Amino acid sequence: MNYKRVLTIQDVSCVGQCSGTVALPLISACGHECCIIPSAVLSTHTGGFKGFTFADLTEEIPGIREHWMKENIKFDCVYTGYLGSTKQVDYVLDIMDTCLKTGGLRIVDPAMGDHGHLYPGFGPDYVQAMAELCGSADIILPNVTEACYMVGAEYKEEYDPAYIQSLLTALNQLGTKCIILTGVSYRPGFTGVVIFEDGFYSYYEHEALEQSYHGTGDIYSSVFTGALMSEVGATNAACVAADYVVDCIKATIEDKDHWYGVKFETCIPELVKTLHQND
Ligand code: PXL
Repeated sequence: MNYKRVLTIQDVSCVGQCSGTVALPLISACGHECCIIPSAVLSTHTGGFKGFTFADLTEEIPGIREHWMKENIKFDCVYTGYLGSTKQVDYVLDIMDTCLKTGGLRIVDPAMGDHGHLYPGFGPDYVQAMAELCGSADIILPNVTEACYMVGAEYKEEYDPAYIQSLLTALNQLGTKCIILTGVSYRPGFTGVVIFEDGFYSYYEHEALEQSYHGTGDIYSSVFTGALMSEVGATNAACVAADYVVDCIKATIEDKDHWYGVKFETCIPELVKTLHQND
């Protein structure tokens, strides 16, 4: 049986359906063990709630790593998302260097901004550290905002394929060979992902729903990681994850009280069916 052990490093937002609280169930639903280092614990995510609490867990990480080294605990994949501090990036690099099995995969979702802006609390130092982490990764999953910040490009709402290719070239120069650029829209009513692998581009376009939600980037990266561990290949994993996010938004959009995240749980059975359709 293909059963992988994934370590995800990202925050736990106690309420908000993002980061750790979506990565754990989704990677598990894909049929793999999901271990977690919570980079921080917040009462909610930072996207719309006022007065959230934030406990940074940066200094927990070295002790966790040392314990795992003593126990010889190793992972097939380390997948990182929202991190609590710039210093954490160094600790994450140490974990990747010492806790991955030979040939283990480094997947980085830079998770630091959207719609042309950084999330609250992040500045140029964090962007620089994240660009370095992305440079050392096997696969990165930025959105257009994060890509622009990391390569110092102007953020545009409207663009053509040449603009997107210039972002991918610049990201590739950071050192990453496989880039999944999310939220790429060339025409109204549609959006999609560009997959850049081994020097080749492909584009998977799907309908764009009028409402956007916090946490969908984390859901995307978690399903991508889970599907990739099931050995479907990066392109298929990118498409499965995109379809899943569309399904989750459709499952939520009618419920105007549910503004803070998507009802991803209701779509898990279909995701599992999709992943097993060729068994
Ligand atoms: O979904 C990204 C994310 C993760 N974690 C926290 C956030 C956000 C986005 O706002 O605030 C704490």
